[in-house]
Amino acid sequence: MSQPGDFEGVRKDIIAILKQKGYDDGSAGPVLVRLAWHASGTYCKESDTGGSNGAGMRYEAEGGDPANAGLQHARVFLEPVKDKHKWITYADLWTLAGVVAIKAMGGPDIQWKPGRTDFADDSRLPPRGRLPDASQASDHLRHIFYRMGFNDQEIVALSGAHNLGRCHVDRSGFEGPWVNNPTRFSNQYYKLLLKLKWKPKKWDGNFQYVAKPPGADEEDEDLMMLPTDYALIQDEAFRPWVERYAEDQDLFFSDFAKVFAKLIELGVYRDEDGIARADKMKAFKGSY
Ligand code: DDH
Repeated sequence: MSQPGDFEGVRKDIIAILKQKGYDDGSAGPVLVRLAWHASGTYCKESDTGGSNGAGMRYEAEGGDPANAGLQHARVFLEPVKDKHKWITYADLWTLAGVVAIKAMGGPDIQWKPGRTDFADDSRLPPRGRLPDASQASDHLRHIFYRMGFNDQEIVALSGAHNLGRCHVDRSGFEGPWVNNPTRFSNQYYKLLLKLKWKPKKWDGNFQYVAKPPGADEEDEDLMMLPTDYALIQDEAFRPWVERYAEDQDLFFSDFAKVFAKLIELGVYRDEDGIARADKMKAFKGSY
């Protein structure tokens, strides 16, 4: 048991669980990033509901949402950290784990602040259907991300998280990694979107794009893009941002750091001293 408030200790213990031999590409990092994103991405600006506060995925209504399939692995990876630092809330731990994993995989420093609380029951969970559907196109991306309060540039920057990890048929119905090295944060995703010849995958599964990595042999694993990834180069407002991030990794890192910090703060209210106050969060007033 550690001292309450020892976030440095928590960070160290998150780093210690990142290496997971035998799991995916040997790292828990990508799925931890996805956990932080799905915890936060339910936010709705207009009703001021959803977001990372509450850690609603502990309950079946949110955790069992097919959109969250596979994220139980991330939560299980984090259990020993929670066990050692019992004072930290799950809502803080899940967002902090995403930030720590991105940095450990070579990404930027992202500002993270504590103070989220965990719901005591499942009465205030966001409805299902707020996370994006990968089979759709740019109008859907705008519908989902404008609802959270993001603009076109931020949508493209956030999507760069697909430099990390992979799709699993048994989780989402899609298959494969986006880049050759899916545990190293970089701007490769944008480069490959523009550079490779993406073709529809020939299979019975969900429609997705595939391409061979540069210099690959026939037996090498295909790289992939979701329809929503491909939409970023089809849409005339998104595409210039893909081009800029492909050319300028520093710009991507700095924009990504800002937008990921904004994502994990959605629906978290703080007093001037920076401390989150549960009673100020609408989600606690039983408004839905
Ligand atoms: Fe994503 N994502 N994501 N994603 N995502 C998947 C995996 C990962 C969409 C669909 C999928 C973001 C945006 C979108 C990560 C981070 C982020 C998978 C595969 C699908 C499908 C799941 C599986 O089979 O295991 C769609 C659609 C969007 C969108 O509309 C823009 C964002 C904004 C982030 C973020 O972190 C900021 C990561 C990391 C993964 C890899 C997970 C893993 O287990 O590996």
